[in-house]
Amino acid sequence: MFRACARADIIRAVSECHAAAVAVLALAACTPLNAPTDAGADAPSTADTSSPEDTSTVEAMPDAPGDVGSATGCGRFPHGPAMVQARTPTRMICIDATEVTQAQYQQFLDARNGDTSGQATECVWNVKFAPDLMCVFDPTGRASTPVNGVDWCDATAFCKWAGKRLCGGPTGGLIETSAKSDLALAEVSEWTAACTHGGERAYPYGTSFSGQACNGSEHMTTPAIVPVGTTPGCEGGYPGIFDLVGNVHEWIDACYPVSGGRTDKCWFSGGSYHDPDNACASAWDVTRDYVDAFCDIGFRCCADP
Ligand SMILES: [Ca+2]
Repeated sequence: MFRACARADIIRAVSECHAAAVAVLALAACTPLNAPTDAGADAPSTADTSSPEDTSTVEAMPDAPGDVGSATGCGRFPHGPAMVQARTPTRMICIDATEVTQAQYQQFLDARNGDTSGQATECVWNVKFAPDLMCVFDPTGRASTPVNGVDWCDATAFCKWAGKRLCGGPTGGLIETSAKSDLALAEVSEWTAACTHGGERAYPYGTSFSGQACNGSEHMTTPAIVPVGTTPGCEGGYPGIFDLVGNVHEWIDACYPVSGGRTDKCWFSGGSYHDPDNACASAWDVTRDYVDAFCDIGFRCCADP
C-alpha cells in the first residue's frame, strides 16, 4: 500500500527549499497509510528546526573516527552482509557493505522454510521466495555471488527477516515516485546518498567515469556477475561499501502505483555487469513490476544505526 507521502511532497520539499534539512522536515510530515507506526521511528529529531535558513542539520554531521565506513552502530545485524555507516545529507545510516549473496539468501530460505506470511499488502500475491529458476542459484558453489532472480517482494522480505529494510527514502521507507530524476538525489534516496558520497560524486569511486573501476560491460571481455566485493576499484561512495554500481542492479524501496497490485512499478539502481557507463544514477535505472525477477537484479539492505 502506498503512503500519503507522495512524489509531489518530495519534489516540493527538494525543489523549493535550499536546505536539505527542510526536505527532511517536509517528508517527516508525511504519514504512512498502511505501515507499521514505528517506520522511520529513528528519523532525526529536527522537528524544532523550522527555519528554512537553518542548515545546522546538514553542517553538524561530524567526520570523525567511528564515522562513515565504520561498523559503529551497524554491527548488531546477524544476517546478510556486514553493514557500514554511510551519510545522507541529513543523517547517518547503515548499509550492507555488499550485495546480498546466494549463501546469505539461502539462510533466509532455510529460516522461512516456505513460510511467506508477514509480507506487506502489496506483496500478498508472492507465495515463494526462491529465486527464479531461469537464474543460476547455487548457494554452495556460488556462495559469494550475489543472489539474483529475486523480485522486489523477495528482497523486501529478506531485509525484514534480517532486521533491516530495503534502502529507501531519507528517513527510511518507501519513496513513492514515477520520476527517475528523483532517485538521482541524495536527499531523496539513501541508496543514492551512499553511492554518491552524500551527493558529491556521480560515481562511488569519484567524479569521473572509469570503465575499469566497477563491474560494468567495460570491465571484462565477457561480462559476467562476479562474487561480491571482488572489484576493489568499486569501493565507495564511502569506505567499505562495494559494487553499488555494476555487478547486479539493486532493488530499492521506490515504487509507484499503476493499476494496483502485482504490476505496480518499482525501481532499481546502479546498473549491472552488462551495462555500459554505469553510474549512481544512470540510464539503466528503470522500473520493473513487483512480480518481476530478472537474473541481473539483486539487492542490498539499509538500516538505522
Ligand atoms: Ca550493484
